[in-house]
Amino acid sequence: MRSHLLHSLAIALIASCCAQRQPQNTYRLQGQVLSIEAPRKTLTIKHSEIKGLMPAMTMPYTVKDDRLLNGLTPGDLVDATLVIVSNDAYLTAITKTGQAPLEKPPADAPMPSASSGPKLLEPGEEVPNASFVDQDGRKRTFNSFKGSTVVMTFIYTKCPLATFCPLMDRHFATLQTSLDEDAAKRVRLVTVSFDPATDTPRVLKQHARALKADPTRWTFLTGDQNEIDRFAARFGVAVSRASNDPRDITHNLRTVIIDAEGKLVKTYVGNEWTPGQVLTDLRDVIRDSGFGIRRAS
Ligand SMILES: [Cu+2]
Repeated sequence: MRSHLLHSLAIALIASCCAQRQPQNTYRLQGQVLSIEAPRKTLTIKHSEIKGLMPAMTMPYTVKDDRLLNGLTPGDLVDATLVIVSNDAYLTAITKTGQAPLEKPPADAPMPSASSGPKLLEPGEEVPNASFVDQDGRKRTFNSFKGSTVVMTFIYTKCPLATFCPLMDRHFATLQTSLDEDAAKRVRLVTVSFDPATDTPRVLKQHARALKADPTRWTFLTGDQNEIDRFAARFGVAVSRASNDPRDITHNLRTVIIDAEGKLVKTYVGNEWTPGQVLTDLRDVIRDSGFGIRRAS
């Protein structure tokens, strides 16, 4: 019952912040299907520039109707309509226009895979330390957050799709406003950019301001790309950057809770978690602290 209330609260918060519907925009998307995940109604497409929206890039896209995926295979060239509404993006009208051999991923940007990638952290395992720079340009080690329960996610500020990194930002903004004073003293929100070339401290500071992030509660980190990739990979974050265009970033999403001793508690995969779930899990992590959620007034 309680978690149901939290969940409703989170939904109400999201609904209230995003109530103004923007008109939907449609764009023509042309590219090659790299992979298809039918159960998640998702396909990854390497596509050319979408004028007025984003440069050429490789990204996962969702469909509302999984019948659109019928008959598609990796390597297919497609022409599709990308629909963008304020908080959602999806493909409609996918037409197969041809077939081409799949390019091998560049050797300098391997996607960590289950067999060759770094060892994934298990719940209860200590998170290894790493060095970062925060939005004020200060050096920050991960270990410096010890003593606080950390909710951490990985994004890049130029992410063009509302349902990916910008959704993580909106969820974190909801978390920030849902923690009461006492809980806020014990919980740290941490957003790590995996695009440090673009996301300098100055860019992150502007981004934080736009999100109304309270610097005493929510920290943004950037730093050395290799160090960030190594750190992020331990949570299952996979990032690959095209060698010819650094803005062409393919990535997945991971959000984690880490306890005050620096041990991994839980990993949320993808973009389907809700702030309400995280608040419920946080309550378990710091149950003895009188942890509370701000009441709806
Ligand atoms: Cu993104």
